[in-house]
Amino acid sequence: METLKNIVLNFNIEGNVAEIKPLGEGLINDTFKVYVEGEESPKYVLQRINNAIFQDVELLQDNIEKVTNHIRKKLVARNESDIERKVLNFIKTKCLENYYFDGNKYWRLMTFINDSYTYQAVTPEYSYTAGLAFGEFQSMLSDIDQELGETIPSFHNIELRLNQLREAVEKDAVGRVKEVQYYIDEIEKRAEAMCLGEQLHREGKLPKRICHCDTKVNNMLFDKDGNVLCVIDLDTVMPSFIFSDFGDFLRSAANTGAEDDKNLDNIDFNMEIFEAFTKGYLEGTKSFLLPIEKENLPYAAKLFPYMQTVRFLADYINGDTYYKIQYPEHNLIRTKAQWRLFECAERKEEAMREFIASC
Ligand code: GN1
Ligand code: MG
Repeated sequence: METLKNIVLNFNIEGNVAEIKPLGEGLINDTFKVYVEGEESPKYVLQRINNAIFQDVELLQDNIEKVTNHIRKKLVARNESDIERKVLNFIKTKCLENYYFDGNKYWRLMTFINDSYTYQAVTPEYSYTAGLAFGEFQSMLSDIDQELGETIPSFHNIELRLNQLREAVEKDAVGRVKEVQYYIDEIEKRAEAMCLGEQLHREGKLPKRICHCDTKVNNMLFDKDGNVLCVIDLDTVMPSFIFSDFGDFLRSAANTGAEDDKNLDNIDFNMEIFEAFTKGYLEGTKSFLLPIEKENLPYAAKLFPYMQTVRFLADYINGDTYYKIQYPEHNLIRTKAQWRLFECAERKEEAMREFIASC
């Protein structure tokens, strides 16, 4: 295999590569920061695209190119300053492609955004800013005139996720079903109600829009004053219900514990974060959000811990084939932690409804 440095040399870069170091904690792609000689901070971010998961790399990179170009145009049109730090900038290869295939793996390169910070947790103040930013992200993309493909087909379709879990249970490939029966039963009890979004869509009441679909707190770059610079990790930008971006942000941000917390008592659904984020999100989306979307935001807040439980559990039952794990029980611990979060959100549904009605 080519060294990382040789891979970078296939792109149209400025300067001589000095050093390449790992970056970030994503569960899917491998990410590195690239330093060039004479510069103290990294200049580029190199990413190996996980093509087991994103099987159509061409479609993936084209989606990302369309989205970043569209956002850049919008920022220019509204005379925004510092645009290079507010939208990802991908570097073409020397053959003018938007990714490089080394015969085995797929790679892409983007500019490193200086003086930016990522967080695993946010304060209510940051949460408000994040709500506004994700709302504006959806708003900016609401008039994109190019078609985007689904980089993972039916990615946030809970009916599909439930069926994948059922298939995993049926196969029981590594004999783990017995140990997790409690979670399977609890999930099934709520399955019909949790498929509300898909049902409303079939009835023609709920539209799909371009969404980010992985709005975890750590997929957002902040500047040192807590302003959102830009949204990163654009692999899953695709048509979905707006619930995706609202619900998935709260899944990480409103959780008082970690996604894989071993101590379930650390986990709660933080209403202060919910309220601040919702306020920002409703401001950012006021130009297009429909009443049916707004009134179902509490459903979205429940749906994402629910869906993530289903996904982690299916992966655990399948023998850990999807998410990177650090220890053998990792997906089980994640399942338990997401389920606890779901139960907390479920208990607070009424309070969420009241807050939204008051906005
Ligand atoms: C994955 O790569 P990362 O950590 O940003 C996953 C998300 C999950 C998340 C759980 C393509 O995102 O959908 O919510 O892990 N991305 C994909 O932490 O499956
Ligand atoms: Mg990420």
